[in-house]
Amino acid sequence: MAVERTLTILKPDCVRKGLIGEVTKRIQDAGFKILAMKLTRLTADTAGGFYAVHKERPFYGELCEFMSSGACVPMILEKENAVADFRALIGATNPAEAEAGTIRADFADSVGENIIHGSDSVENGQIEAAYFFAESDVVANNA
Ligand code: DAT
Ligand code: MG
Repeated sequence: MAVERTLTILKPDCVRKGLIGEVTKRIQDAGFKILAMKLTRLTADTAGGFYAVHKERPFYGELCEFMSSGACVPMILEKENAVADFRALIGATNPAEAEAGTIRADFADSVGENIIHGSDSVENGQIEAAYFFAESDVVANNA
């Protein structure tokens, strides 16, 4: 299996609930290496750009508002098969449908406020990583 990178965001509900440490521990315990991370706060416009693919969806406005409602923590992660394994770790978009033991099943309140983002492909992961980080922010050899 190929070593891949994926982009995650600990969303504003994760930060508000005091779960940065707990969720990050789950990520590290699952074997993901953190190559970049920061605490930041998106504007509605920045959040809208990140989720531009959902522009026509009825929940887009709500999503931009939520994602800019407080601090969030984007990270670039690396692992073998990172994209699919990370999606499995976080669970389904709707926490009510997420498998028991996944991050969203355990911590998320609703489909709109679901604690954490994970890229859906290696290509999108690269685009999303570049949205938050410069190449010089990435510590590839951090063991
Ligand atoms: P995911 O975050 O699992 O990749 P997605 O890409 O389909 O899911 O949607 C992006 C985000 O948009 C999702 O994390 C929360 C929000 N969202 C998706 N579907 C929604 C819905 N039906 N109602 C409200 N928010 C929704
Ligand atoms: Mg998605």
